Amino acid sequence: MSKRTLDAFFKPPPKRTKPDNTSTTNEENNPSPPQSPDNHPTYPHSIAKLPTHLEKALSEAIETSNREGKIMNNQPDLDCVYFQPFLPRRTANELFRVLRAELPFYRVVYFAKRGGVDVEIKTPRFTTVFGVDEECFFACDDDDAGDGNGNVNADATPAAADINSNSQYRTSPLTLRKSPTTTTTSSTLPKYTYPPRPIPSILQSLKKAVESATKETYNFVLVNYYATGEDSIAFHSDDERFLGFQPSIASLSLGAEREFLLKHKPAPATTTMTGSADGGGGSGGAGGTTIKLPLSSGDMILMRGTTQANWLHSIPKRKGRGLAGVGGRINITFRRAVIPAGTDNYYHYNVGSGGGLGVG
Ligand SMILES: O=C(O)CCC(=O)C(=O)O
Repeated sequence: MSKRTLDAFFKPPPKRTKPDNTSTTNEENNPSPPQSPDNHPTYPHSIAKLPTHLEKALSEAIETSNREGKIMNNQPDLDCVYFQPFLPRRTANELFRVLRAELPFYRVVYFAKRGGVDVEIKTPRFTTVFGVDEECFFACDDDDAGDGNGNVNADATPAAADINSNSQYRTSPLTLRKSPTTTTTSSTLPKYTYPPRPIPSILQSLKKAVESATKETYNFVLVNYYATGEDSIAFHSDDERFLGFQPSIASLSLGAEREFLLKHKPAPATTTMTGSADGGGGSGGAGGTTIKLPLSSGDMILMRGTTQANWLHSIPKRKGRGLAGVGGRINITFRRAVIPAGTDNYYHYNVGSGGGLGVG
């Protein structure tokens, strides 16, 4: 399969830049041989594994980083934890470059009803998503071996719902399975409009680290790529019913600093948000406090409890400083969808038809 990543759409292609810190380790000078990449029928191209030295840096960073975070609950209904930083700048910046080069990103265009009329919405940033809701998980025949109870091995539990760390030993492809814990009685798989994609190995260590720091488990990884200061996400909240009651969403920043805004929702009668963050609803804000967090590379914010039900958040366009100085930013949100409607929603808005790389 030919590999078409975002890099193909930016001229000149990004240089293999040296890490920010000019001193290089032996492992960076003599990196270990690359492991075989992840392939899956739902991926548009293979996705490399995380380089070993970065994998190591990530686990070291996790042990030494500020894992406690700062609790932000001094406003009505606000319940956030600000990890500043969660990852050291150097590790975060290298992760940014690797993910930008490896993940398949999309510029999704979709239609939404506005005043009874179908309006075309162009998502103002690149997006991609991996994962599946609680009703299913990914496993392969190898995972089933040796367990007469039909349980998959420890790394491929339904909670993991992803490519596990033993993926280099796998001989059969990952397939979607019905979760044994699902509340529905039917043993048939849900009819998804978009085929769910397993979370690739390249995101696994990060997911585990975020789960450990936030004491939550996630089955979705949504990635936003803001290529320039013109890319943005409008005020919205992630309060869809498919996320369950009081969802916890961890949001990690990599690359250029961007301002993250939080403001309390207006009275319900004036709230008009539906569908996605980019559909033009939810101007929000009844004149209350707007919290501004300058999210730097490696910072993470956990939004939990009553936050999503009551607060809106956004990344506004960054103007006035010239785009050249702004640089790209990747944001990774870790979430948990409980029902198939969540899976369909996330693929609809973040992958779409799966085409149109660079469109928009
Ligand atoms: O980029 C960010 O920090 C925010 C992303 C976000 O709000 C979302 O994906 O729902």
